[in-house]
Amino acid sequence: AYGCINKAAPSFAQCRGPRDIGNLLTYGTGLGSPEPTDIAGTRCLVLIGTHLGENMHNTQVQEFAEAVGRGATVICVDPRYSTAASKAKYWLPVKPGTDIALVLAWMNVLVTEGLYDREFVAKHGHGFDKFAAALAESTPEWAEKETGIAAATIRATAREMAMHRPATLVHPGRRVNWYGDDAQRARAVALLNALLGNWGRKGGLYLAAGMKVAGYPFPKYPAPGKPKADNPDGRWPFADEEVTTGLRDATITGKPYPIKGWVVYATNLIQTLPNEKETIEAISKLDLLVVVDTPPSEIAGWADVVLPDTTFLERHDDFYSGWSRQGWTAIRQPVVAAPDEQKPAWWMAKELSRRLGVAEFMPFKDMDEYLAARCEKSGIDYAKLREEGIVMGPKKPIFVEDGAEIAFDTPSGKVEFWSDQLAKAGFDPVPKYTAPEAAPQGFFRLVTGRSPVHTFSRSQTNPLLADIVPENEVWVNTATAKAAGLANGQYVKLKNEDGVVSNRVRVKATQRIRPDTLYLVYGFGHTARGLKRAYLRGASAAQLNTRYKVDPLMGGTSIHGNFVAIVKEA
Ligand SMILES: Nc1nc2c(c(=O)[nH]1)N[C@H]1C(S)=C(S)[C@@H](COP(=O)(O)OP(=O)(O)OC[C@H]3O[C@@H](n4cnc5c(=O)[nH]c(N)nc54)[C@H](O)[C@@H]3O)O[C@H]1N2
Ligand SMILES: Nc1nc2c(c(=O)[nH]1)N[C@H]1C(S)=C(S)[C@@H](COP(=O)(O)OP(=O)(O)OC[C@H]3O[C@@H](n4cnc5c(=O)[nH]c(N)nc54)[C@H](O)[C@@H]3O)O[C@H]1N2
Ligand SMILES: [Mo]
Repeated sequence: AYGCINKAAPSFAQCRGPRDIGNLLTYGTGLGSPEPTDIAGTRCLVLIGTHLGENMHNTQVQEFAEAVGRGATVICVDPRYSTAASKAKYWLPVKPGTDIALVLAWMNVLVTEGLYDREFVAKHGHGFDKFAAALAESTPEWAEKETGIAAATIRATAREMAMHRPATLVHPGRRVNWYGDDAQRARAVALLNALLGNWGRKGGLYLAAGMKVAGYPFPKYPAPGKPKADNPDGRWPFADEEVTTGLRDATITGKPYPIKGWVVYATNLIQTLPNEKETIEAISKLDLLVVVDTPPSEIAGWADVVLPDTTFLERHDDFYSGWSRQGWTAIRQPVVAAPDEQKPAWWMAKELSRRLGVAEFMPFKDMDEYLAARCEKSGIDYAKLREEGIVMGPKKPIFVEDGAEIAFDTPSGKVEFWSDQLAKAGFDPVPKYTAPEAAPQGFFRLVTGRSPVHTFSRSQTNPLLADIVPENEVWVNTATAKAAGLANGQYVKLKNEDGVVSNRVRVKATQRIRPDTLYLVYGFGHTARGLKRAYLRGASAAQLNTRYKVDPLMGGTSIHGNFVAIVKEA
């Protein structure tokens, strides 16, 4: 209403964006959230990175436990022996950044040994012959040299996947922004799934069902007089959502036009985006930074104005309609009063519109009225929804076995083993592997992940959770620790190639990680003094992430781009 057309969330360029684009280019659709993975029905689950059990996507974790209980085969590819790896028949401790080589070699085995789903490929595949030819050199013997995984293991795991197809699921991943070639890696994974013929099949990827809720009858917004600023001239031709870091670039450069104000809602950009220095440089160009947050986070510390939000138990939010095995719509409603002068976001938006002279665009009185109006138009009983919190949408078949039809919204109308779109835009039509840089002498690859009890950088200040996991640890291979004279539990600092030194962090000396790799749970090492329980506890993976590559297809930024050395405390 006010005329601002630029908005972005880190869930695209810093999380699942490359995965969705890799799938979009292959199947004609992204996968969204939650991923339509039939883990409950799978006979063979392949996890590449995806650390279910530490990553607490609850439904998937519960289904994973069921699959393990049923004796499904688990193949886990991770430089770290994750919790999921401990349930696996095969743990493949891949050299970080070489996964594309592994996936290409798996596909090479499926194709050369004729183990792939010929019927699916014949019926639904586009450009398979050119794809197969492009794979010719990607043998397991070649991949062994790149990945550190024995050729025999690559063959055995490929055959195991083929044995269980179509009830084999290569998890498409969630936070896939690792090394900057992520959309192509995600596409390689999508192609591997296509060879297994698991689209719309039990134990594979189901055809998610959604639920439509009618919109609120807002007046027509004024037409924007300019293009969005995050992706000027389609620099990233396949980005289909806004790129946060593109907005940051635009703020720093003033191009394609100056950006002078940010309103930041529920995202701690200092920890969330790579290269903190660039974020601070962008902030320094602003006339106004408004932050809407609950605790006094790092980003709130940079704000000109902080608008304290209510927490999720104290407020209404908009409808949440999810895609799943069955569509559903849920509401959030206050169950306790806010303790002080915090206000919910909808109230802030409404008040701002009034004070900016565009009140006519927010014509509802309160959220009850807003939600009730949308329910009425959608034929949903609002009183019942308030009572039960959720309504389920219609059921539809989600598996081919149950009569679901499959169709692909790609230019060819088929699964694109060879991508003419990519070729036309000057990219590899079949994913290619490029070796990651070697570590400088004395440095290790730094990778990150989740603690099962914490959420991003937002929960470290919660007293109960801080009791359980008060700080993160840096995982160091036992041999590496021994050679460096480091004891388990000792405090060290990490220093990256650009001289950035972390806060002190304890060593976890363990055989559960490759000797060339270090691991930190993300979200610790807070520098905001107001976060009393979390202030300077543990090390911030984000702060050490100064070097990042940008995915040329869609603008995703890599998070595993840095090497670090271990510095002993004086
Ligand atoms: N408890 C908890 N759960 C969460 C979240 C949270 O904050 N807290 N956040 C949620 C969100 S938004 C997301 S996106 C997901 C993220 O969760 P996932 O999508 O599972 O994240 P990944 O990046 O796959 O996971 C990191 C794992 O990848 C491994 N890894 C690092 N480098 C490489 C590599 O080069 N190759 C391979 N094969 N593996 C590598 C790491 O060792 C680690 O085990 O978690 C979700 N669940
Ligand atoms: N180095 C590194 N960077 C990463 C990742 C990583 O693994 N490593 N993961 C990436 C991924 S997958 C994702 S999805 C993003 C996530 O990035 P973000 O979504 O930005 O996650 P947080 O850093 O937890 O920031 C959330 C902010 O919202 C505030 N908040 C919490 N609850 C509320 C509320 O109810 N209302 C309001 N207004 N604010 C609230 C918190 O205090 C916090 O400041 O980070 C990405 N960045
Ligand atoms: Mo994420």
